[in-house]
Amino acid sequence: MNQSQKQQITDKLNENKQPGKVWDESRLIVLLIGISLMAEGALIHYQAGDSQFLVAVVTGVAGLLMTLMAYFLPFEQEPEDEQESEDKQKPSELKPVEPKVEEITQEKTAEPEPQVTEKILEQEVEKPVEKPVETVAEEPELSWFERLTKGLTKTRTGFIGKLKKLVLGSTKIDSDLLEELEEALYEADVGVKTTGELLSFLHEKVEKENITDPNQIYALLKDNLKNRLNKYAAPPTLSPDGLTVYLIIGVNGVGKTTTIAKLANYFTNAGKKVVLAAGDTFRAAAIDQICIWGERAKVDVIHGNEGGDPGALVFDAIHAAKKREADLLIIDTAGRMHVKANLMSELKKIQKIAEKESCGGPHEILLVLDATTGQNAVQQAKQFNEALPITGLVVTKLDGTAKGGVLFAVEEQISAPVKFIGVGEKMNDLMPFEPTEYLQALFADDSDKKKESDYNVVK
Ligand SMILES: Nc1nc2c(ncn2[C@@H]2O[C@H](COP(=O)(O)OP(=O)(O)OP(=O)(O)O)[C@@H](O)[C@H]2O)c(=O)[nH]1
Ligand SMILES: [Mg+2]
Repeated sequence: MNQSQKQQITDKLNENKQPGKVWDESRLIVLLIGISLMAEGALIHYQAGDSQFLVAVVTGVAGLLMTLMAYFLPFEQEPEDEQESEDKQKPSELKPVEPKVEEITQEKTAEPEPQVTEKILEQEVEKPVEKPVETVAEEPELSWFERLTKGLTKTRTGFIGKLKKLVLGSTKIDSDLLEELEEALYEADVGVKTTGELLSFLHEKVEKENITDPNQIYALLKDNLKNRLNKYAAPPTLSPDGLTVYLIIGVNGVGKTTTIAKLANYFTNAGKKVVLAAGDTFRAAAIDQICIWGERAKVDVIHGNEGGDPGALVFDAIHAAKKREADLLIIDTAGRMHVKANLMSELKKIQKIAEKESCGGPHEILLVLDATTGQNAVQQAKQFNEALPITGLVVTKLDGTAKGGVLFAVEEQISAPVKFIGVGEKMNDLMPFEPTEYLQALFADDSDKKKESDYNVVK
């Protein structure tokens, strides 16, 4: 009897079973053995007759007992929880569950995934709107003089503050005071020549005019500095007709590209049409940098590829600027060490091309100097001036130094005037150099002044 046959019989018996009685496989086997034994007993009696009567009876009785056992033996009580779980699986009681499952399935199928994602995204997008809006205190727009004064704070409290303290704090003017003054001027990068000249001037005044009041000495010192600065200043040159070309040069990182952006902003505000040339084809990302600045200043940038010939770029840029009827083309160059002869000769080549392709250009060869580098800036000025006819200086990062005497020191070395000064990283942190304004800012009284008229003016 195979498994399926056994199952059929079991099912048949179970159809009419009393509640709690189950015809399982083992009970079925006992029943079959019992029936077989009864048949065996009958067979023995039939074949062997009376001689095997006892064996036949014992076998038949054993079979009968087993058959009765299979039928009457108490059925195993199924465990309560099993009964319960069986009850739970009854079709009638599953009904409320099935629709639930379907509902979930239907909900899921009715709402395709993208919609869910969209909903989540919507919620995420909506979140920031619910956030309270942060109120950022707007920085008030400062005038150029206010920015200059703010930018020169370090020098004013450093170099100038020291001079003030020395001179105005003295009770008498003697050689000790002059010596201390000399030290303070050196420390502030004013330079050997300028310091020497300043001290001889003061000495002479004290001797000849018999000055004993420190306030007078202080006023003389300021006068002398002012006269010097006046000599160092000159307005930027612009071609009376046609395109003006500016070539911007200097060592690495002094602020050439930033200065170019500031110049573009300054001249655009003055009503000029400005175009920039990305002549730094050497440094990686230099082209991107000037393009970004160009966008901010809203001017066109003529650029080639990294590693390209800067001379060819300058040639193209001059023609492109002319075609655009621009007033001013400002050429950026790669930063180079002033001691590298081959790099300096590359600059000369660019200058020659600009000279040839523009009428009277380059109208300015501006050497950018970083005020924070002190005596190094002086050396750079000297060597760049030997290689190229520098027409002017741009002194940047005056906001980053407490010395500020570099302006005087550079003038000892080259005769080129300071054309622009930079006092910060923003677009409007550069202006043409105005000595009077510069001195006003340098000697300003720092007691929380806000407007130009609030500051002590050096006359
Ligand atoms: N504080 C301050 N930072 C400045 C000023 N001018 C430029 N800088 C900063 O100086 C850094 C160098 O400026 P760049 O314009 O890239 O200098 P660069 O000479 O073109 O540099 P290279 O192209 O590498 O030779 C930048 O971080 C500028 O923001 C300034 O007047 N004040
Ligand atoms: Mg640069």
